[in-house]
Amino acid sequence: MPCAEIRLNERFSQLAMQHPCLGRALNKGRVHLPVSPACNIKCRFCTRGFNASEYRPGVTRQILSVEDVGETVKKALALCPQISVVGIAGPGDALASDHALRCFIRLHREFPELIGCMSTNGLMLPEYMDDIVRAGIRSVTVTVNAVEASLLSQIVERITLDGKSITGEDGAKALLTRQFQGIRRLAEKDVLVKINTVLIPQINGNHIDEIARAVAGQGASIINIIPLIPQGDFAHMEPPDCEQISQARADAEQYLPVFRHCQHCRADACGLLGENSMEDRLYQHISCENTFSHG
Ligand code: CLF
Ligand code: SF4
Repeated sequence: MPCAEIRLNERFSQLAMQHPCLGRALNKGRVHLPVSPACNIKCRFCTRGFNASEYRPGVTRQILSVEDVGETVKKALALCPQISVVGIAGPGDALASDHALRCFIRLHREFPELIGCMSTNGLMLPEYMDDIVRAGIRSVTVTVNAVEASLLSQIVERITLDGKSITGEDGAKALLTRQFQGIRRLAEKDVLVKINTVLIPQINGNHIDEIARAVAGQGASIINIIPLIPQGDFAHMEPPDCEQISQARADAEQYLPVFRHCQHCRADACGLLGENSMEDRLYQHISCENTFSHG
């Protein structure tokens, strides 16, 4: 069902007609390939895991090897021919290892008609800009949970950069600088940038308009507000209620179109958003590694 209220920048209108997470093409599907095991930052709400039962980001049945992605996409298309997007969204960060980019390069050759979509915390975007374009990735989601280091440091405990762990506001500042640089350069290269923001009422509840204003200024095209799932160090926190989510969306919408159909997908999701979860059938017979390190 098309969602007419979302109006993206004209240069991405063709992409929006084919991509289910841009609001206008909910009759299209996506397959996520869980190839990225590690992460290079530590968000306090993050709990990654292996299981088939939870429906949330950071969870997968298994890690898929780069060699298996072509076969997996073929099976996914057989199960759900409406799939138009192949996404990599974890279970760790897509740029903390080279797995995701190697997959996208392969898939761009084998399935040039599919849209490559990558989700990242943005820490390593500046390093991989040319590779992202070369791999045919056309949309990148960057998770931006605050644009002030004092707030971001309450959410991100540490980052790992050049082999060094950086904590507190220093880590948050470095992450923000790199996220902004990445967003700006992707937009300059005609890659659509979508922002995911986890709404954590106690920390960024009154900061959503600032986030949207700042990322719009760097060239982001659309924002998605994701309610906190209380887990990890934030297990004690209250998730936002409907009123808080509506207010956050209204705050963000002053600056950017807001995507409202997010399904908080697993790292191995497959099918149409919210309708036919095909991942059980997709990953049934695929042999995979089952190790990953929590970075
Ligand atoms: Fe996947 Fe994300 Fe690409 Fe979509 S999901 S990497 S942009 S193809 Fe979509 Fe799922 Fe919400 Fe993400 S519904 S969690 S916004
Ligand atoms: Fe978890 Fe993603 Fe944060 Fe990494 S960037 S710690 S995978 S939520």
